[in-house]
Amino acid sequence: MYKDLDAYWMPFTANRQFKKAPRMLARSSGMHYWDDKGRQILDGVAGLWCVNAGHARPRIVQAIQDQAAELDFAPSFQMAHPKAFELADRIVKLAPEGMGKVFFTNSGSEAVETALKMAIAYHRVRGEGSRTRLIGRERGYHGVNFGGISVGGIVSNRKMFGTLLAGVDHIRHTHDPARNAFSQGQPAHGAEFADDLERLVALHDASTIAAVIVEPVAGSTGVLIPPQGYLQRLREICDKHGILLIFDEVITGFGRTGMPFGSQTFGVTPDLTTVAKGITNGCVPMGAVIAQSKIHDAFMTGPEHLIEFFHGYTYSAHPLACAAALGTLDTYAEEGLLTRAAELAPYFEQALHSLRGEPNVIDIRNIGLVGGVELQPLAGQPTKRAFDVFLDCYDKGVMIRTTGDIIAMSPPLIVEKSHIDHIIDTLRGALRRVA
Ligand code: PXG
Ligand code: PLP
Repeated sequence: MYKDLDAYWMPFTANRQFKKAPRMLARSSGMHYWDDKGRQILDGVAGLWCVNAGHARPRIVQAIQDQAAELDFAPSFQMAHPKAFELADRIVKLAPEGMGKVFFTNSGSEAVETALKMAIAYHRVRGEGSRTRLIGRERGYHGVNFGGISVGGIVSNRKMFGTLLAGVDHIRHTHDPARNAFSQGQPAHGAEFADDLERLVALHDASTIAAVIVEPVAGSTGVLIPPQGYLQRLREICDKHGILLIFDEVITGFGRTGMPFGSQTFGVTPDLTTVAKGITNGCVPMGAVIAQSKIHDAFMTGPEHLIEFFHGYTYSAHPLACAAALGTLDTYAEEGLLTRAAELAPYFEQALHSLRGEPNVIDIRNIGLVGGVELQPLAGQPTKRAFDVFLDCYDKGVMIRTTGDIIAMSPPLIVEKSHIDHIIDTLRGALRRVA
C-alpha cells in the first residue's frame, strides 16, 4: 500500500488528522468495503450517498470495461455517440411527466451551475431578461462551485470565498426541532415556511427572480425532511409568480426516497431537476439536468445552424459515464431498486428511532432509506462528538457520515434487514461509548 501521503490535498477532510491515522479503503463489493489491512467495513452511506446498487455490480463493471475498449472518448460539442441518446431517453422514462430533456455534466456541482444558467437564459430567450435573481435556501447544499455556494446556505462553505454571485437571496430553512423533533417521515409542522418566498418576492419583485433551488430532502446539512405540504406550497408560489422551481436531487435521485425521484415521492414536479451520484452508481463521475421540455423548447428558435445554449463540458456525456449509467439503470430495473427504499422504509424507520433515549440524541429524522441522528454538541467543541462517533463506528467496522453534530445514514438500496440491524446496533454502541 502506498505510504507517502504528503502530496495529496484531500477534499473536505481534516488533512493533518487523517494523515496521522489514515482510513484507507482498498476494495469493495456489495454492501462492504475492505480496508488496506483486509478489515471488512459495512457501508452505511452508499460511499457518499451514491453507490445505490451496492459495490462492484457485474453489469456495471462489464459495461465500463467494454466501453473503454470500444470508444474511449467522443467529443461532445457538435458530435455525439449513441449511448448518450439512449441514456437520456432512459432517464426521461423514469422522470415525472413533462420532464423530457437531459443535459449531461460530470458532477452534481456542475449540474447545479448548468441548471442555474439554464433558468436565467430561459427567461431571457422568452423576453423576460429582467429575471436574473436566484433564490436558494438556508442550510442548502448545491455543490461547491460559485453558483452552488452562492445559492447554498452552509456558512463554512461560503465564508472563505468572498462575495460570491451577486443577486442571490435565501428563503429560511425548514428545521424546527421545537415542533418536529423525532418526527417519523415528513414532519407535521412547517408548510408555512414556504411563504418565506412571498417575503422575497415582496422585497425584490417577481419580475427580477429567475428561479428557486431547493433539495427536496436536504442531505449534506444533516437530513432535513420537507414538512408535509411544504414543497406543494413552494410550487404554488413559484407558479403564481412565474418563477422556475429547481429540485436538486443529487442525493434524492435514483431511489433514495422510495421512488426514482424525490419529486415523485413528494408529488411535486419541478421545472428543472439536478442529479448525479446514483446516476452511475458512483462508478464514473456524471451528473445531469433533467428539464421540462418547455424549457428546452424555448431555446429552439432562430437559425438552425446556430448553437442554442452556450454551455457544456468537455466530458459531457462521456462514453464511460454513459455506459456505466446504462449498466446502472439495468441493475436498478432488474432488482427493483428504485422502489426498494419504500419497502424497507418502515423497518429502517423503526430501527433508527430505537436510538431515541441513547446518550446525547436530541433528534432523529428519516425518509426512505435516509436517516439522520442529531447529537447535543460537546460544550465548546462543535462537531467533535459526532466525529468521535463516526471514528468509533469505523473502528467497529461500520461506515457512517457526519456533518456538524449530525450523523447521516443512507445505505445502498440492496441493504438487508440484518445490515440495518448491524448499522444501528453499532451506532448504539458508539453513542454509549463516546458519551
Ligand atoms: N447538490 C446536492 C444536493 C448534493 O448533495 C451536490 C449538489 C454536489 O455534487 P458533487 O458531485 O459535485 O459533489 C451534492 C453533493 C455529505 C456529502 O455527506 C454530500 C455531497 C457530496 C459529498 C458529501 O455531506 N453531496
Ligand atoms: N480551462 C481551459 C483552459 C480549457 O480549455 C477548458 C476546456 O476546454 C476548460 C478549462 C474547461 O474544462 P471542462 O470542459 O473539462 O470543464
